[in-house]
Amino acid sequence: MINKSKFIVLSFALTAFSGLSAQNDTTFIANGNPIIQYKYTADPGAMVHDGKVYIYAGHDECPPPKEHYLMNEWCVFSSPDMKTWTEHPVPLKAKDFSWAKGEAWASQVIERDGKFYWYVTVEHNTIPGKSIGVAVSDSPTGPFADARGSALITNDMTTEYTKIRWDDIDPTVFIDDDGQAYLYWGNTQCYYARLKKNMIELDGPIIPVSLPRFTEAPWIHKRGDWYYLSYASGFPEKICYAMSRSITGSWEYKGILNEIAGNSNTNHQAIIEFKGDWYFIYHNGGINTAGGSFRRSVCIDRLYYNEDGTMKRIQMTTEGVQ
Ligand code: FUB
Repeated sequence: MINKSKFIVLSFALTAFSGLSAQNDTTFIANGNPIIQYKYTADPGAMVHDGKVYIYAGHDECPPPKEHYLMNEWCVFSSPDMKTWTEHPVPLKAKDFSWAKGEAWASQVIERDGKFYWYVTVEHNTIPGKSIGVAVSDSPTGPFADARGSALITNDMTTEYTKIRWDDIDPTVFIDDDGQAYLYWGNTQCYYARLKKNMIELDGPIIPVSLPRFTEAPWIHKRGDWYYLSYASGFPEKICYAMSRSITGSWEYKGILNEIAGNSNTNHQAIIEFKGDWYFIYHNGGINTAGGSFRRSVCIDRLYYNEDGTMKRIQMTTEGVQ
């Protein structure tokens, strides 16, 4: 039996305050939201594989009272039941990409043919602005290594659409039923491009996607014949969504899916189906102590659909999923 309070206090002291990374597998029982209470975690990407849920999250490390993004590494958590979680040793750091300066922003992992591809946002060393890289591993818990030795997307590839230097962030990847993979990403402007079967090269042009009040954090999922494109909207962010019969659109706007998340300007969601139920995984800034926009925490609540395929608005809870 795990002595949870002692475990949380010790881990929090070691991991959050001293900035140490997870070195060993550590198992804990989630006690509602936020699910991880001993360190700050943000920008969840989630994947279901072989009967387990995997959450890949950035590690918010900014010490109070400073207020800025300080994120050097990503973390991975797995669970067979959404209650018992294991944090695995840190599988990837922003500087594992030799061409990156740092800044482990939002990401997503997907499996193809027994390999796991991790699409990440980092700051480029020589091309000013944010870039998207891809790392690969034979295991969902890593370790992961740069799959290309260069960025997949750089800021100079999208300057015809916007001049801002942080528009190439927040990759989400989806493999359609015919095997074609797509990368969506963006800030202010949403984009998509096809990926080659090797998952590490583009297979066509970058195409802008028009969505109302798009801020960032696109996430694609499919249920039945419907494709869903959820995204952060406005600032502070709500999560809105659009639906389509095709992965490439056109997308019909359907409104708000999740309201502003407590004490955080950002909200960044992932949506998965696990053992027949749907889950909305996001972050808020609600953790005691010192939670906020730069010390965020991953939360999970249930997601339900209406009969016509639209999604019911999320009810964020402190109880989380039981
Ligand atoms: O964590 C840094 C950035 O904040 C992410 O890339 C965005 O989605 C927002 O959550």
